Amino acid sequence: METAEREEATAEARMEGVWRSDAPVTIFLDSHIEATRGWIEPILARIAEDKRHVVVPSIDTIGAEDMVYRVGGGLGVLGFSWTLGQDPYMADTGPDGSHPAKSPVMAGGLFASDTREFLRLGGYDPEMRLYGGEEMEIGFRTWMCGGDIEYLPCSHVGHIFRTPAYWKGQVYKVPGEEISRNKLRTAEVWMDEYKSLVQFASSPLPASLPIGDLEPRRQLRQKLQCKDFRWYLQTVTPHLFVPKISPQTKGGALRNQVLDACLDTLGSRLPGDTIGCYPCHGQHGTQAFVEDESGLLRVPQLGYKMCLSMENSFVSVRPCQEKDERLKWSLDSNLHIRSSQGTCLQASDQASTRSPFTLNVGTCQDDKSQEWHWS
Ligand SMILES: [Mn+2]
Repeated sequence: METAEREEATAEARMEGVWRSDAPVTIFLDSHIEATRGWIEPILARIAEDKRHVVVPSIDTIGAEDMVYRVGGGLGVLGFSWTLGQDPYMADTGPDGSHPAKSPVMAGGLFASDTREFLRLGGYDPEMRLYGGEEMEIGFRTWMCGGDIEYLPCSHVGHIFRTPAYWKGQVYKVPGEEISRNKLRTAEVWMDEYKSLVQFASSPLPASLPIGDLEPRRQLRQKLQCKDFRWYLQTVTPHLFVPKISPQTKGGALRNQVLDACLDTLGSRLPGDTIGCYPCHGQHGTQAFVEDESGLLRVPQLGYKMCLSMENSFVSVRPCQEKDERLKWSLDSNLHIRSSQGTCLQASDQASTRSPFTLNVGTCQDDKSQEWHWS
């Protein structure tokens, strides 16, 4: 069983294995997997054809409770969200479904690579701890520095996935901050100006947990003369939604200073669901918003695809559409958040079931309850 303690040095332990190996190909597998007949041949064949391929098998599911092997339902072609979570991505396995498919990123623990090529491209980031984020780091780096990631539908490896109880911390503690740190390292080194999309969508690291030395990874990127992240987005993930951002893009929490109340989705994520304000917590998440060039206020936590919407007497979230007048806001120099109907958002200390504060819509006036600061 995986425990946080035993996975403490995952990146380093895996690199130990690579350094001690004199095999031409290195295959990483978790301990809780089961390979199937014929799994390895297509992997080795593909790398023999071109050593720049980093190859992932089709990862099937082994039941955590019943140990039953189930084909499918696991991981194949893998993309990413703007919180650097794993997201499915369109797979092109050819007309009969058997051909290798390009994959934007890969599961961080089950893949194969030419050993020398893997070391040349920098292996695992040795500063990463535990798990999470390495699948993006290796994915971005492999593509940007001259290789690619391929998913092989005809190679099958079963994997015991954690049940929700594990992810909710009911079995052992999930080290959320360490995972976040790994992801923020990835963003800092590889994502160029797009890193802010990840930063708005993620909780900032606590002061007690520094991001660590980024310089060796930046030097690696320089040495390998890797392409930039814009190239990656255009070439590898043309179907991924990319919010438009510029150095002028404003984002973060919108804070009412009198009440120390911040605009907050309160967990709402469905079109028309009410949002409100809540004591500012400084953790982004439900309190992060980004003002785009069209005057939309996007919600990073909802993939930047949902926007703040004016519903006459209350405020909700709705799918972002530039033509939808309900979604247009202006944040003027008087710090008002003004809707296209000319009304303004204001905070009051009236408690509701979901918050000690209430978000109201009122006639715009020179009043501190209607002043919101980016923070
Ligand atoms: Mn695993």
